[in-house]
Amino acid sequence: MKNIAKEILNKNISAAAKLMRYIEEEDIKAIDELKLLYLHQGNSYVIGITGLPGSGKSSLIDVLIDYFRQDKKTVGVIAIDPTSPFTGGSILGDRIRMQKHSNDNGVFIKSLPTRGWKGGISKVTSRMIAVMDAMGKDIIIVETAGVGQTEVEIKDLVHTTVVVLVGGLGDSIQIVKAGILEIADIFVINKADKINTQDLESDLNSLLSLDSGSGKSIKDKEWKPPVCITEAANNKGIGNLIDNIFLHEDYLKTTGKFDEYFKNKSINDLKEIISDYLTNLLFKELNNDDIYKKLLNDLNNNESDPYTVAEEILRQFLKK
Ligand SMILES: Nc1nc2c(ncn2[C@@H]2O[C@H](COP(=O)(O)OP(=O)(O)OP(=O)(O)O)[C@@H](O)[C@H]2O)c(=O)[nH]1
Ligand SMILES: [Mg+2]
Repeated sequence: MKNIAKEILNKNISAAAKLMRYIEEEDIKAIDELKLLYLHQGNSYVIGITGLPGSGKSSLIDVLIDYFRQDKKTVGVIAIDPTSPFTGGSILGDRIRMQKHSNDNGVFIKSLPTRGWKGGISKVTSRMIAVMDAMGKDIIIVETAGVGQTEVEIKDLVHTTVVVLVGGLGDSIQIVKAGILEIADIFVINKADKINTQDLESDLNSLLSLDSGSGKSIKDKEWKPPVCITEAANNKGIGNLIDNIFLHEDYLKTTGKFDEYFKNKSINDLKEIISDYLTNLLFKELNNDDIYKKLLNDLNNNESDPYTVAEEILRQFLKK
């Protein structure tokens, strides 16, 4: 076995950090190590914490870590920076907020920028989860901000998706529009000390019961997402949230969905790998290809369109 993978299995933090750097830099060396780690995964419980920027996700994670550590569970956190320019400096924010855990060997926090990934944030996050899983982390928490796309992507990478909302920020239609109902396994209404939670709570509950009636849009009809009221800043409501996370874990295990998770993740990984591989291969070939140069020339001279050129290129490529 190669060194880095072996060291990671021995819970060596600097080896894990090194592999994570390879993953971030899309260095080919990461692949050999990830291969070696593959069969050592599937033991962590993965929780996604998502929701509006500033809703208190990092604060919530901070107190969740305390609870898990009291239980002697080891924790990995992947904090994906919010895209919203309004929150500002989230890497710094996450570090400061979670700083008190930085001397605890049982906690590993990794911040990832949202932008600039060739294959998208999902692939990188999936690989980071793999490393933390192989390191033996009992719990892995993934934090993402935003409404819409990032949450939808994250739901395929985690066992339990927690959506963090704050009361008074708008009407329930926004929740439906953002597709939040379909992805949430658990809702949290945070900042209950400051903002009235009742309106949002009753809106959510009626939307959820409407939904399970129609059976159209809710993710799992058998599981009705509970609504947890919290004050992350004051460490209130966290025990109840954790109880609900474990209830969801039980639900996944008793319905067989727990095992499906890792299979689905592997299939998604496989598709990404094939698509990366083919893309790289294709462009490597194309760079020295006369037909490609001619087609590009046609495109530049407005003698063709990108659709036709792409079809022609793929036809040529598949023939080889
Ligand atoms: N009053 C009150 N403030 C809170 C509570 N939880 C978090 N905050 C504050 O809300 C602000 C944002 O909290 P974060 O934990 O950084 O929120 P976030 O969702 O991680 O933010 P981004 O990562 O930037 O999207 C901070 O100033 C927190 O101190 C709470 O329960 N009550
Ligand atoms: Mg945060």
